Amino acid sequence: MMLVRTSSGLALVEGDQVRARLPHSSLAELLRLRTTDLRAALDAAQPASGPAGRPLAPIDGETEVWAAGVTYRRSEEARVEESGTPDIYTKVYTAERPELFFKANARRVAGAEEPVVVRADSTWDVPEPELALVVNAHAEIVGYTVGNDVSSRSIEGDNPLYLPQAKVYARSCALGPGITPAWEVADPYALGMRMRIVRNGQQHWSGEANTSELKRRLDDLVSYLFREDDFPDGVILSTGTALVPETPFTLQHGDIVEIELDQLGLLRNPVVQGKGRLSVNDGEARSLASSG
Ligand code: DO4
Ligand code: MG
Repeated sequence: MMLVRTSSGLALVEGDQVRARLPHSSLAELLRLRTTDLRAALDAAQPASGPAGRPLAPIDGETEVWAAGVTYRRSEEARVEESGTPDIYTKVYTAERPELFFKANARRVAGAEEPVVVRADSTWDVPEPELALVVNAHAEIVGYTVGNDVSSRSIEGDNPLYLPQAKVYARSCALGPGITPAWEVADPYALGMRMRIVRNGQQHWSGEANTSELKRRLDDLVSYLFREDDFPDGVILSTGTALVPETPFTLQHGDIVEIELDQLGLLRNPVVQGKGRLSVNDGEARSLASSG
């Protein structure tokens, strides 16, 4: 069962069918609740049926997206390779304090099937498939979703102080297709993760990994994030990538990125180069994503 945002409200879906509808006006409202109250709200949802349709990004209101970096050996290796200052990545991989950075708010996030953007002023871009934690205002992990931390390797590689430009821009992040409640996932450290990049209708790249390779504990990442900050509408914390396509792979306009995590579903997004190539409809989807 998955909690999804749709154009007609919040719903619990199984496969492609709606099973129940919720009266709440936003996901943010649900993320203000403690786990026990959220469970009760989902249990009390009004049974319903019918096709689920295309889900919207599972984020609204003032909920933020943050991300952890260099939490898998593969990410550390790739950054050491691309960077003019490689030791900072090795240092952070083994340090007690994790790397955490702001990634997006609702209006910057693409839902399933919506385009993600690679920067027009970047020459080397990758998708980053990540397990994303859905955390309520009380620092409790209440669910999981699939994340894509689209990143510019040329800009970050040039100088790590450019990280916000490499990471944070319109549609640099995709989340979806919905939120799987935490109590339905027996072991978040044993989720298979697969990524496939399709170019001109053919598989161009594929790879797989498992969250068992994660160097950090999920609760520890959340606890660092909440140390000196509050998230009244909850926060989505993406936990870092275990898959980085080999050099010189770069995303191209027209590619399709498919990321699948066991139990969490498939997040599929077309890639466009430059925000100027998003269509008017994409803009409408963006403003829907930020309402609530
Ligand atoms: O250090 C830069 C970001 C790393 C990152 O996004 C990742 O490891 O997933
Ligand atoms: Mg990342």
